[in-house]
Amino acid sequence: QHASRHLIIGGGSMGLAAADALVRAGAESIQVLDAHCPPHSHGAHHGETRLIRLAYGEGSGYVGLAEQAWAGWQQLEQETGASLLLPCGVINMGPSDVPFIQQVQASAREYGLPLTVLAGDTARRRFPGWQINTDWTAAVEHRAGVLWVERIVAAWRARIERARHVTLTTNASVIALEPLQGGGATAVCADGRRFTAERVLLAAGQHIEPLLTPLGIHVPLTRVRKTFAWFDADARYQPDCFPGFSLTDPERGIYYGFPDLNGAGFKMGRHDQGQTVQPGVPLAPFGDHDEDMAELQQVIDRYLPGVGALRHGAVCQYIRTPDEHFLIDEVMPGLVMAGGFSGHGFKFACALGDTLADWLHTGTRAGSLAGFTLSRAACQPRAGRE
Ligand code: PYC
Repeated sequence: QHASRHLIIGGGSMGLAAADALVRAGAESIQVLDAHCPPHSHGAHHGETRLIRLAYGEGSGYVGLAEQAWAGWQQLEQETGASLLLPCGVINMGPSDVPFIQQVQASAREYGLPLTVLAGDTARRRFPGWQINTDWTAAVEHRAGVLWVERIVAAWRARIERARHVTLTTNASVIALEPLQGGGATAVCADGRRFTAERVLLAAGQHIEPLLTPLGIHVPLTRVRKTFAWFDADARYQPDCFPGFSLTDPERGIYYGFPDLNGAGFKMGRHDQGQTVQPGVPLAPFGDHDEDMAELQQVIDRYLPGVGALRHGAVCQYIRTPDEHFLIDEVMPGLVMAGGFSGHGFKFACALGDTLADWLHTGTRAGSLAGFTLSRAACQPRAGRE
């Protein structure tokens, strides 16, 4: 039996960010468990890139956290000397009346964020890689860009492995949680190892729901198979003239994407839809479903004149909540869960890591997490989902 003061289950983006923050806060005795060997492609931190946007289409309630994260990524870059954030901007496109586009603009207004709002025809001239509808709106945020995910996770891991008081145990697959009387829990691994702590952070993505259900804690999390792919692209898709993007098309769906970075090709994925897959079940590879390619191709054909042949595709997973807002709560004394990031969490990982570490260290939840509780209406069974 291994005992520590803090136990983090899941060494992905949130778990390692929290471990790194605990180390910086001077916490002693931290154990981190991961079922694999991070960075890896079994969770939600692979595929090279994620967007960071501050004028937030999902709601202005995220802007404070995004500001904190923007500063946090810059600090991590300075401290590690690694290139982790490319500030190439993000352009949000869609009809002016879709809630996402309206929320982007409302966030900018409310928080004084710099945002350039263009009519579709102006955006086509300014960004020749796009042929969006002339009556759409394009909201361009220059203080935004791209995060390099595996590099970030590797940077945290390297720092953790150099630090005292923290141990990262890889290939430790947690199969059960046993609550402790005074608070905290014991994590039981598939190979019989047991890890006990009075403060536990459960940040294990798809494994959260199967670990909490036997304890009588119902978390409305749905695991969804998602795909993304890289394509040949001409000079119009270089980062100096083609920002990262979100595109909300009422007919075709919601998409996100990235410029051609370092010759890797133009990358795009679909944010909505996807196939529900039970936790633990392997995800079918890219191309197994007809829509994997078809949904991307319809957007390329319609809007992206200089994007060419598929290079390769990949699969990942979203862990969705019913309202697609995060689920971060103390579900039992001394047991905090952080999950349900619904495909838009990575950009916040450094800020959430600090906040979660503070919660573990002091026992006090930050006000910035108040909107993510399990008790909110959308997460209640009566919300009509089950
Ligand atoms: O939240 O911007 C985002 C995002 C990009 C890719 C997946 N999520």
